Amino acid sequence: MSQDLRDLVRQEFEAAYGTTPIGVWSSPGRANLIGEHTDYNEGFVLPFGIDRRTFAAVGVRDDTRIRVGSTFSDEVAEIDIAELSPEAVDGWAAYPLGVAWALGQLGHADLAAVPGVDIMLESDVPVGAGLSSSAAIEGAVAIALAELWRLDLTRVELARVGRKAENDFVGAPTGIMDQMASLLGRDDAAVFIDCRSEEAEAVDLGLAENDLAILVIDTQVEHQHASGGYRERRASCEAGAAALGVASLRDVTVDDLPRAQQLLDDVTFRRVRHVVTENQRVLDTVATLASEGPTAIGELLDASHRSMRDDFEISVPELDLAVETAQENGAIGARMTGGGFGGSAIALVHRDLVSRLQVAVDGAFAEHGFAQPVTFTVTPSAGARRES
Ligand code: GAF
Repeated sequence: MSQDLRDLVRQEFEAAYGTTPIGVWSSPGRANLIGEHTDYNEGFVLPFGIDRRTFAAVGVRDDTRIRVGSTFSDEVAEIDIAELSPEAVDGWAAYPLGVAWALGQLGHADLAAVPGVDIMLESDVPVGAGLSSSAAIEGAVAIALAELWRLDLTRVELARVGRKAENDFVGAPTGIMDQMASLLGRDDAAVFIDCRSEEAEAVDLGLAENDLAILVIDTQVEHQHASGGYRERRASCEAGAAALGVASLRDVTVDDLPRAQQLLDDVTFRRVRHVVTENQRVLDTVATLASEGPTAIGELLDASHRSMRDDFEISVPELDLAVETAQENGAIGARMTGGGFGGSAIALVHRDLVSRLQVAVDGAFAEHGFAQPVTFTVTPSAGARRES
């Protein structure tokens, strides 16, 4: 599949712009094993890059314009680099163009001096499925522009560029998890990230040696981070931290929860409890993977889902059904992944049970009158890279 997309994106570049690209760069979507809504609270997350990627074919121009085309839209967006501003661009083009703008805003590139570029994007990361198609675009474009504009940036700096594009150009108040996962992904490993220090380390998942797979159940309920629920949850966390007198919920531990319950209203307390217990679950998952291996992390995944369903209230009936059906059909553990309000669940399952689980989920969705979900396994995969 990836080889096809590499060729396809070149062909599409040539058809759209009438020249050949200088190169093709790519970056993966991500699934999050555990650690949800903890990133913007300076907490811990454990995502991994998946084997579905966005490819960017890029060529340098001899003027100062940027053009971006993609297979997700017939439109080619075009703008002079000097005119890049959040007000000047909307729609999907805000993700790639926001990266160019953010490189300037963060002082990495002098946007008055860099050459224009033509970009063509192609992807097999599903959009709206909670698998971070946006971070995949940002990662591929960031790594391409860094090379073509001769910027010497670390992966973490590129992740910050992607987050800035997302926060201030697209207008989605997200944390840094998705960009870090897309840029720092490793084959067969998850990335354990401390979102306060922005330090990351690879954590072996041991899937292959234990004959395990991770099944994604895309509920087909589209989610949106720029809108209501995500923003509200973030605001509740900030209000909770302020009421508890701490800079962020990272500074609250499970032992502090009884005091928090006395000080906070019920809803804010439950939002806080999710974040605090989820941080602990990430740490416990990392420790359990090292000591006992992946077959022992099921209850942590299940508990994470319950916390998102009952305390953080970001699940939807389709996600709950996907998780319950997976659990009832032999999954070691299951939980929704990503920002919530739709998107996907993941199930950790023995390879031999994958088909049974897929059939069971299809059946359960049909029984409940839900649209047919899309299910597929994902393999932890390498982060952003130059392809050719
Ligand atoms: C989305 C956001 F983009 C991430 O930053 C993170 O907050 C996640 O939701 C929830 O864990 O993917």
